[in-house]
Amino acid sequence: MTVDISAFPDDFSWGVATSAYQIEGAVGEDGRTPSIWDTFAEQPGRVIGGETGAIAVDHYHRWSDDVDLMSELGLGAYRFSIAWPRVQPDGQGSGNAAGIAFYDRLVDRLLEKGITPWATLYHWDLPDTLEQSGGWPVRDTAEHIADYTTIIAEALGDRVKHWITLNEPWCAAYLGYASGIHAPGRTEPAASVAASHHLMLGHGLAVDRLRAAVPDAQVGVTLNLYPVSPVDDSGRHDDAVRRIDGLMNRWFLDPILKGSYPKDVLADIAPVTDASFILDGDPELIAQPLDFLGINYYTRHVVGAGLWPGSSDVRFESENGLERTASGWDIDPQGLVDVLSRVQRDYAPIPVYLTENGAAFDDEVVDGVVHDADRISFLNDHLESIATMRQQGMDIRGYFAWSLLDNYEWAEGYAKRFGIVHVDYETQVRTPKDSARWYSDLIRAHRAAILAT
Ligand code: IFM
Repeated sequence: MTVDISAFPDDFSWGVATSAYQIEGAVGEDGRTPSIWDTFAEQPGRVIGGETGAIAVDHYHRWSDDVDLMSELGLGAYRFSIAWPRVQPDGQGSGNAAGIAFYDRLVDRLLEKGITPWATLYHWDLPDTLEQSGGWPVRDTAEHIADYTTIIAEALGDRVKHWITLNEPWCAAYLGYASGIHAPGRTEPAASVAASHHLMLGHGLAVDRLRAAVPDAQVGVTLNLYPVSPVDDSGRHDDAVRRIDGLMNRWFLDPILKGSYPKDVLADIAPVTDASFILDGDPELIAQPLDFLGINYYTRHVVGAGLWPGSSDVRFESENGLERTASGWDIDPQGLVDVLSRVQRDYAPIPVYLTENGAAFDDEVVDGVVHDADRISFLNDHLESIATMRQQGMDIRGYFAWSLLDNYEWAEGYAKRFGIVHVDYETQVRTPKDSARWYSDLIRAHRAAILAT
């Protein structure tokens, strides 16, 4: 372990993250209705191997053992997402007591074990019924997420004090509605931009509802941010860098944290949409004061001249001889320093949590153990980046490894293992990998250092 634990404050949150569709399974139980991911995954050719989240890692039934495992590892915080179609099966109207009861039990057990629950409202599983009415490109969907927020915040808000509205709205909007590689699989660029706006509007409305239902809540949003760099130094790609950075990063950061869309990006998208879905007053609704920004960081984007996220213009390539994960993503801890420095430079002051960071590798259980030295060095090196930024004065308050368990990696099915705990998908047996032990030791060393002072 080379991370300097003295760089992390006593109240630093050490956690792991998951999301509902990726782990829960039980898609037809206790009144849950299909989400867009159930529908999408069942369509031939959408997901590698035709795999779905119907069973996933059966967390809906194994949640209690999973919480025990977190407790054994000494984790301080658990970021999970709520399945909207479990809690409000029609996507509007009344809540579903049986679905809410699952999260009630989970939260109670987490608190019993001294693990702080962090709830994400939306991690991509839109009730399919709302997609049938138009999905995120339709403004009503933003109103619906606000109502769903009230239902779940009133149910859990006496115990859950950390709330994240959206996870990675870029993915929901552009992978879901432009490239179509995620649910609902539409390839309509204009609709994808409208979707991104309504997601952010839904975020703003949800923040309002959370403040009303849980006055002492800490509320934020999670964005997937990337450093964007040119494929070479010729200067020919600088405009591509500006455009991709604009669409992937600033399109979300600016309205949420500064109250307006970047003008250059509005000009870029003018041939695709007139943006008439942005109504007077929307920027104010979106830019609600937040308690923190959640950042998910995985890799850098290397960009050649070209234009639309999700197309081959955005390249995940090792141009600098960097090693890659099993997802083919550059391993680039310096990129995390770059992302954090940018947020610090352009968007401070805002407290930051790393709400996801991790990597897929081809792990194997041999004699009951998983030696994932590659994941340990990934986590170590990215935590070093965070330590560096903290030493430079940045207010980074927590780290959530992605993910607790191997799980359903969306269009990649089950092939990509991101967990610090291995799951045998046949038997559902959980085996903590070496990285889980390493992370646990780090957390315990941090605690011991605090007690010693
Ligand atoms: O598995 C995903 C997660 O759902 C959102 N952030 C990125 C992870 C790895 O691709």
